[in-house]
Amino acid sequence: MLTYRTAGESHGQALIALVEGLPSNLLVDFEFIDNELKRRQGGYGRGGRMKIEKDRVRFLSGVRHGKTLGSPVAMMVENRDWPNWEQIMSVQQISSDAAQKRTVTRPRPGHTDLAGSLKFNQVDARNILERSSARETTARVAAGSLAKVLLRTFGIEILSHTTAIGTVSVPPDFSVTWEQLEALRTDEIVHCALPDVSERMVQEIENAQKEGDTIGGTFEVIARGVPTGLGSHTAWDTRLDGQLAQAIMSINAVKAVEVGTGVQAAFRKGSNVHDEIGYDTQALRFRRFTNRAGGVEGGITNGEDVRVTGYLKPIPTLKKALRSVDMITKELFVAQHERSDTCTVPAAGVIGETMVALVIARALLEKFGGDSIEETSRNYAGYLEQLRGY
Ligand code: EPS
Repeated sequence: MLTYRTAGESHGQALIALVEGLPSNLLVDFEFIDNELKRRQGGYGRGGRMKIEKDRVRFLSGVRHGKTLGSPVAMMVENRDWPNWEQIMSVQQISSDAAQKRTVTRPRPGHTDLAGSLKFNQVDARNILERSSARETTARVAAGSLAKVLLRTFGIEILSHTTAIGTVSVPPDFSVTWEQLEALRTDEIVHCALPDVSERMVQEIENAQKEGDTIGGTFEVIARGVPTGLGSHTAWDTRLDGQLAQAIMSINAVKAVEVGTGVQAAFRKGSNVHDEIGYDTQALRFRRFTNRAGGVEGGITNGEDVRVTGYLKPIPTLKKALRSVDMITKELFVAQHERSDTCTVPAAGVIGETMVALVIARALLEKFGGDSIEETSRNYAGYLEQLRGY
């Protein structure tokens, strides 16, 4: 089974990802993985930290001569900001004077600060926020990029686009093409396929910046080339849409997830929701005339593109004053500001891609198994043959 775990604090030495369950002999595309990390760092509206970091993966284990060994893959991304935090984030005990520096006792509304401090019995919310920071998603993207490399071997590709920032969104009936998504791969601005909407999104971010506020938005992830039959209707936790929802919801600031038409389906008649079925006699496969289901029916992929949307709230570190209470003195104060991002939606799209990649890769390896990529590929080819002969 494909599993992964990350470790690391936002201003610690490094972020770590440990990926287990990949078959051997997978050719690792190092350049692609570093480029995915770069994509995550981009997007209009990021704060000063992104000028410091230049994320690159260092492989520590599980890969030899460019190919996976089937053993756990350990990856490390160093924090370039670390020299500025060596004392503050020291793993060794330090003098109490030094330890007092950069303590956080004023919890930000909407952040993990207070709930985390209460739960873990901390008087310094830094002990919570360092891990709850979205910096952790760097390690997820490292793991997810490896999943993307695996999926490419099976003809599965995953990309995303921004569908809304603040009150500016693409038209409700807008259906992005794969060519548009490809063109956005290297977009460093807002990652939206429509130029006029992009311009208004930039404006929206600038307005929020001026007001000392933050804004959220939505991104859609699209996976194409996914075979029919990943996930299962047989148990609640094997349903792929449920797994996708959990994976996307786990991204910092995401408050809602949709698969396909999602929320809108609740307000439409059935005839305007369900995708009618046809058969392609050339390709020897069933097709849907529309894809409102987002490629999943009954928790099983149906061969159409998998489409998932994530909804992000505005991030909770804002210049504009919000009321809160000091954790120690219990006195009311108006929150102080540290450097931060204004909008992270374009970055969240890239993170969404990697979360979808990890879910699909796990489901694929669960279905086709194999200890080497050759074995997995053989099993996969046999299954496709079975579908064509159905
Ligand atoms: C974050 C705050 C900012 C972001 C950071 C997430 O960092 P800092 O506190 O160092 O200015 O830039 O995001 C990243 C570092 C990243 O790589 O995405 C937070 O509090 O969550």
